[in-house]
Amino acid sequence: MSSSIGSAVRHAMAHVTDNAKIKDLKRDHVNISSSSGLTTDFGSKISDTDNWLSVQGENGTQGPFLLEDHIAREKIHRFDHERIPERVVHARGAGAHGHFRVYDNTASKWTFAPVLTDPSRTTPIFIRFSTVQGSRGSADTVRDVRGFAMKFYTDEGNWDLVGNDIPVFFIQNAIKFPDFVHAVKPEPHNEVPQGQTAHNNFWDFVGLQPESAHMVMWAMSDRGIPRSYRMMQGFGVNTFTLINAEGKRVFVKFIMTPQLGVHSLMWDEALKLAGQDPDFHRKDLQEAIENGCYPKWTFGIQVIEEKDEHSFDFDILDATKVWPEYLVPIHQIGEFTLDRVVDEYFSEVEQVAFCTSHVVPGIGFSDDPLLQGRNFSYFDTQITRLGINWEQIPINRPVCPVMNHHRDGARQHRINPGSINYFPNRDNVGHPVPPSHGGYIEHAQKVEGIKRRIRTPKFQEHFSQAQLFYNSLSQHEKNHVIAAFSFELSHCDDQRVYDGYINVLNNIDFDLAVTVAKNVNGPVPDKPVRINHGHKDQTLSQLYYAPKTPTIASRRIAVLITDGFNLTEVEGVRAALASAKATTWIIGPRRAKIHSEGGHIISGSGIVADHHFEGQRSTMFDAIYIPSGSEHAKNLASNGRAVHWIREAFGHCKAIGAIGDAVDVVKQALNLPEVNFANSGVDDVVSSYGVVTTGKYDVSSAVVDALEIAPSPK
Ligand code: HDE
Repeated sequence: MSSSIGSAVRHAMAHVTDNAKIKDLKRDHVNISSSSGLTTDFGSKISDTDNWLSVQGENGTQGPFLLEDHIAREKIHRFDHERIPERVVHARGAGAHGHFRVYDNTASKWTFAPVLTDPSRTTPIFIRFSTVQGSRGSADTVRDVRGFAMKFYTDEGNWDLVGNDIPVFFIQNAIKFPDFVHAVKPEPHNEVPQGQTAHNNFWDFVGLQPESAHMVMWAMSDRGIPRSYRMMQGFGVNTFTLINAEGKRVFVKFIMTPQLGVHSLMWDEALKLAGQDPDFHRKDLQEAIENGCYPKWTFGIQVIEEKDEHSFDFDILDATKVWPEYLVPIHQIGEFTLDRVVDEYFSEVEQVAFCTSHVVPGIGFSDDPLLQGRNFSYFDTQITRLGINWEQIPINRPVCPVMNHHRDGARQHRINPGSINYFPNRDNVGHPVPPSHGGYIEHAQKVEGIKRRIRTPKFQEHFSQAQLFYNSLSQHEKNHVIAAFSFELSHCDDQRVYDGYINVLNNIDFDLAVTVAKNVNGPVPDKPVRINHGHKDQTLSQLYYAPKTPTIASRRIAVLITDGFNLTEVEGVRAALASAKATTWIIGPRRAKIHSEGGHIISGSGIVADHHFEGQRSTMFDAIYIPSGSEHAKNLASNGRAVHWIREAFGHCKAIGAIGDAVDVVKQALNLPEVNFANSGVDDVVSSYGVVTTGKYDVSSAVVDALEIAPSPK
């Protein structure tokens, strides 16, 4: 990151005031300055941290090392125990702080929870985004579901909404979760593959488990390779309930929609980025926040009245189904923003622990069989990862008072004075709080039935919504799905596995099944197993979420220059892009000063490049811009890597802006008769296939507007 960004960081951060949770966390901040001396963990000052106490022999020879050295021993002991178990799923993640607020009290019709109804409140939040399959050190851009786990630090206690970027799940019943996770994770005999679902076990499992069909379609779509965590929708997935002040209950789903729109990488980009910049998403989140481009989402709810529970052709408690928006509209009730990066990764992102059973009064559960299992699992897993007192860890502790008679356990940090650790007690200390004073109360629900292990009939239909999803995609999104299935199934070498999945696809769409079968040498079906009903819902395509006004805010634009480039143009374009809140990055043949046109080679003007052509690749940027300059154009055209930059960016459907002499460089690099180019020396701006060229420079029109095209879905 360049030094100019560094100062932007400090500038942006200065505007963020500490919310209640940040103030709470600061209680545990350690003040380190250059005057701080080293001490042991028990506070005694250390005079030498480099040399283990040992015996010096005569004539300066080295003698034995002494176990007596408590300072060395402490240092090594502490190091030996630095690692904790990684999450069994969602091990790789990134997190940030922010705040949530509702627009008005619309939701009070359905809930009395102040976090969802009181517009005067700003609730601190922490969000952890994650991939599912890979280990903690795996790459960010792999094809996978993304976790979208939110912790709301409300005045009534923590509310954890532990969602994903896909609105449905692979299984309906929590008891299948260990099988699913075993199947998706690296195979047990050789621990292959990492960060991939492209292997026999995953496709074997989902092929035999038709309830996964819907979610698999989403995962194979562009949703599986997001451009950024900031450009993903979030979904609570499970069906929760809300309870209003009159005690009336409704069913609810939570949906988060990014204001920047929903955007994805291309598969080729994602694959390359996994090697070129495995931290791409993590850095993207940090960079945007540090530059003051705070990611923002609207917060919506879908509500179904109790009386309507059974009036749909799917079960509203089935997590493999969406509630289509044409049946159940979304009420946008609020929004949230991420505005602060973490101070220390381990203490915050690694130690944050979510629990679906953490709800606050006014919010409750439903009989969703996946949710019920999750409510058990999350608490349990934190005990392995963090110990029984995990809720006392700074990032997890609520901002409201915590008072109860739970005691002891490993790593107890609270000191509870007094002799009372039970209830009832003679002083009425730690007494239950009646609902009228905020005590949590379960909705009184009449329950009757026969205890048995079955799935009710509506839980047995698995293909209708998989078809709905596929039908709703644009043609290019469908092409991406076909390519994804073809990639994944080609990585399976057991024919039973890919044959089996082609049969699943043929239950969804005949053409899809035929195309994929041909690509992977599977059995080409001659007729559909199930007729595609042909219904669509436009809200399922991510094109639906393109921002109303095109924007390049927070996008990364690479400016390709070599010696002899036109400095005035570059300065003008950079200023224009900066005012549109995009970041520009100078890429040159070396990470040193690049001399501008007409300047003296030693003392003349120029710009120090942020990176050289080999150090970063086009995949890390959203668009590229190339200024004019005759020497520069010659240099660029003869640099194979620079030409590759242009070709690759075009191949990934990125906007390319070029001016004057650079137009010919782009023309030669692409060598495509379909693309039209401007003539040099003429003011006209030609925009063709995302390549925007102009003979002469005019910052107010061409380049910036053209680059705004970049964020639209590919
Ligand atoms: Fe999770 N899931 N899950 N999951 N999940 C975990 O909890 C589990 C499910 C999700 O950033 C674990 O703390 C079961 C659906 C996210 O820390 C574990 C079932 C959805 C995260 C667990 C599900 C999710 C987790 C592992 C089926 C989307 C990362 C570590 C009944 C709505 C949270 C941990 C973070 C993490 C169990 C299904 C999302 C083992 C049993 C559906 C975002 O407890």
